[in-house]
Amino acid sequence: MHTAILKEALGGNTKSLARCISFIENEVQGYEKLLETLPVTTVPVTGITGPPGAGKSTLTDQLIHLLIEDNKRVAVLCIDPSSAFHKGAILGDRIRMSRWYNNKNVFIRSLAGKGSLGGLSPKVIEITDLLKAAAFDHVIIETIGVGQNEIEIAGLADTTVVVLVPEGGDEIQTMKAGLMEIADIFVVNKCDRSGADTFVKYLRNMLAPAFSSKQQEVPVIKTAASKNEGIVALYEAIKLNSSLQFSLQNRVRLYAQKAYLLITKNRMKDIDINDLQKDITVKMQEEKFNLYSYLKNFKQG
Ligand SMILES: Nc1nc2c(ncn2[C@@H]2O[C@H](COP(=O)(O)OP(=O)(O)OP(=O)(O)O)[C@@H](O)[C@H]2O)c(=O)[nH]1
Ligand SMILES: [Mg+2]
Repeated sequence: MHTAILKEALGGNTKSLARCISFIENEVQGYEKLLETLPVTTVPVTGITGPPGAGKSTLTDQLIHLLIEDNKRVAVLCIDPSSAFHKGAILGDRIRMSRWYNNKNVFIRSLAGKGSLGGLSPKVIEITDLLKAAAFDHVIIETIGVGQNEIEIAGLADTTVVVLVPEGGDEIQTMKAGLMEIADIFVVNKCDRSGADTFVKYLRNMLAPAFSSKQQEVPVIKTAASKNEGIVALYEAIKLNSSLQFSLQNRVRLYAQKAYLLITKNRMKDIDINDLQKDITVKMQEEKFNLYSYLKNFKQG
């Protein structure tokens, strides 16, 4: 039964796709088999994170617009890190992205975060892989940057966009070093407000020491999402960054991070991510690599 529904989902049937997502979320019997049969694709995944209310959904809405103009099919996952945020955030997504709900080239789904540390929804990796297989050209994941979220999203996305606002000085002060590390692109949104230029300068200064550890400079892009300003520059930056991510080396790195998260989520201990990376490098040369078949056959040591 699952096979037929999966086939429909991969063929572009959004009702079947929604059902497959529910199978995975609820761990319905047979869902692991379903994952093991997913075809391998290289669809760009963009993570959009940042503090509550920074304008992530408004930016996502504008990005969808550009993707649709480019004749792309786009899937969006909105993840609420805790049930406390749940209703408000989902309502926000609904309103901000409502114009797409009847567009057959746009698929939007909200997932509740159930992670104990405020982490991403437990099945977000698997659901993202399903979306990548389901004939979408781009997957966007929006999540509020609290707790472990931003670190997890970076392990999942080819491009991580961190959204801040001109009043975000305090945020940068207290920003974990991790957030600096994971951002492929910084967006300063709400640049229609005063203080934007000062803040951008300040952010660029903060980032300066990090340049040496990154291969290229991290772009800082000014936007006013609600006025549709700066979105083209953001879209171009995302496209450029995604195109750099598809080297074998980067794909191995992402696979190893995902394998690590999935294995540790299944409570296996003493896993070393460097060993995973070495192992996956070999496996990717040998055969068509499927992460879920790999995990099934995975034996430590
Ligand atoms: N002035 C101004 N307001 C904006 C801009 N972008 C978004 N907003 C407003 O900021 C508010 C929050 O926007 P959202 O897009 O829902 O922000 P979010 O980051 O998705 O919020 P959460 O998902 O709840 O964390 C809304 O009232 C938007 O209209 C902007 O560029 N300028
Ligand atoms: Mg939002």
